[in-house]
Amino acid sequence: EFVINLLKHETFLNNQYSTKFIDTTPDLFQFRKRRDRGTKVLTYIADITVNGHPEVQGRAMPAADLRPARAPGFKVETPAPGTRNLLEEKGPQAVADWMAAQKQLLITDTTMRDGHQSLLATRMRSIDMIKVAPTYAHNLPQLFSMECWGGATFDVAYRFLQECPWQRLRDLRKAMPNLMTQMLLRGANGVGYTNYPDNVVQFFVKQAAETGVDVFRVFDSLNWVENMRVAMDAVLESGKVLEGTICYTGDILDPDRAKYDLKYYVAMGKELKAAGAHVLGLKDMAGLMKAPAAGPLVKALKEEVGLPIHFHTHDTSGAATATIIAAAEAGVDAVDAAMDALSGNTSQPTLGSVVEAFRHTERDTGLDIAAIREISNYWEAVRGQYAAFESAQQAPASEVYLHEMPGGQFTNLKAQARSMGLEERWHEVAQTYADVNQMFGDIVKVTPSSKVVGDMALMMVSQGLSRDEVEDPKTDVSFPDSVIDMMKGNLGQPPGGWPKKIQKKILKDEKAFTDRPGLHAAPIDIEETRADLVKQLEGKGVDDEDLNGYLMYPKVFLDYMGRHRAYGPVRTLPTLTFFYGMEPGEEITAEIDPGKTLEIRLQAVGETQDDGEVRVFFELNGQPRTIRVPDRK
Ligand code: BTN
Ligand code: 3PY
Ligand code: ZN
Repeated sequence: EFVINLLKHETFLNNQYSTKFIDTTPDLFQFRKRRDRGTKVLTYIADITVNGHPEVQGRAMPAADLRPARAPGFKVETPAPGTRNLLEEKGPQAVADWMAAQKQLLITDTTMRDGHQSLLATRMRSIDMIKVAPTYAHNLPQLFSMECWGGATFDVAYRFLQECPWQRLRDLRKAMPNLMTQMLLRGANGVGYTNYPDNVVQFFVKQAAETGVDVFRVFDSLNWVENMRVAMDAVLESGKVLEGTICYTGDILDPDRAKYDLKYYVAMGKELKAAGAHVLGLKDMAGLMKAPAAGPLVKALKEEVGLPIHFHTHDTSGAATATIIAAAEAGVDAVDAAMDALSGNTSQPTLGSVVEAFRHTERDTGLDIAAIREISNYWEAVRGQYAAFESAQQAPASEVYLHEMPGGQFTNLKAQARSMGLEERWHEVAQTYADVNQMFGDIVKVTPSSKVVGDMALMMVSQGLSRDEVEDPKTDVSFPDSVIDMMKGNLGQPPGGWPKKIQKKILKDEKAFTDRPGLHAAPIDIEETRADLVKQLEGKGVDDEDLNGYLMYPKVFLDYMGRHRAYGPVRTLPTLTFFYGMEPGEEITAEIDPGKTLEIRLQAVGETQDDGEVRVFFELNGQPRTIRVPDRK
């Protein structure tokens, strides 16, 4: 093996080797022998220390005097039984019955999913969640659920955080044995941006339930129940809680926007109940529901549908807590909130403040406000480490009623606008987003339909096109692929169908379909795909979790695996180390496996050598180690 490596080595082949070659070319030995995990992790730290992490380049730095994030202690020895125990003992219908029967306002904590998705571009790492999860279990056992998975967190974990989303779920599930975990599932779009074949969605839901999801909030980006059935049936099959979800848009109080009126929502709620939902989700992804609308809507849904209602909103306008209070007064059963330090603006309303609002009322949440403050203080320190990803609005704004962007899209679209040089024209993007919505017939905007509207708006602003010009048959417009795809019917059907004129202009002579996209997608041969993936990974075993990652995001998954081969398990590195590397003299620890802890000290960073490499000197568990990385700067 050594000889084979030597003969194939580029330097050797180019005749540039000397007697020192073998000493200075450690990869000769590492090629087949496989470097151990410790070495891989050191290579990652060395690379980041020398070259920086591309994701934080040019972005705001964490404050120099950042306080370390320490999880609060436990107030009891063992966690009190919670909703998870009820689900395990009596099943999902018993959870729904209990919800409806009891008085307190139930609270879901969204910090670990929507909170950071909406404020920090979804960049929060698992380690920062896992550290505080046992504190939730011990100190806040009255929580209804912990939303901690799904939505954008799945692909961001692989794509940007170099970690496995399934492992995050497994670890959180284990750390909070008494609390239900909750995920956001985009119906037939899974945790992706496009419709998947039915059996891919079924395979995904089965795995999510097995690895640790207890509550599935299932929605469709056009509110088309037809397109939610495969996912909903799979959840029912798994024995977990099905939260069939209505996405709220428009304004039921506005007589000029009659498309989404009270009757529309009640009818959809009834469809979801008939489809088997245990709980009715009411998802106000942009934070458009005004307090005076919440009362009549919740009341009508409670009376006419009869399922317990779980309300989700965003505080983009600054007025969402008022909406929660109105919803609670009308009898909503559960609401979402984010821990104070990751709340407000495009995130959820402030958990501690919602809890306080109901203190000394018959809907008292039963949650310990001191425990909430301690956990929020932890999140405050965590948030400081992600300064590079802060980009949301600085202050609440009523502009949300104009653009209607989902909180989870806001930071993303702003970052996209920035990368296209359109950041100063943000308010124009907002207005154009609203124009595109009207041009498309006033649709529900939530992942992935919201991304399509965003793509179209950015294209129009960057090319200086108005709605009139786009609609004018005489103007030639080159539409984004995502727009063409949606108009073909690939995301399903909005209420009333697509506006014919613009659809015709976008599709030219291509045909659109109006039945379910899943009917057009042949089932995937799961075992053949596994065998193919094993080959691509050169014989490495592929379990169902990996296979699900690959089926949702083939390229993102393979890139992740490629980096994993070079860098090993970097998921437990402290967040500042992960993004900024280490300083000479600094020492960190990382538990790469249960019981296997690396103690890492960075001694020094050498000068860049003639061959363009830098030597980085470490101590790993007391032993000196030298790592060479290319200087790419
Ligand atoms: C990412 O690529 O977004 C996350 C994984 C880290 C990859 C490392 S960061 C230093 C080096 N430079 C790159 O462009 N990729 C690797
Ligand atoms: C998602 O799908 O990621 C969302 O947060 C939608 O609101
Ligand atoms: Zn949301």
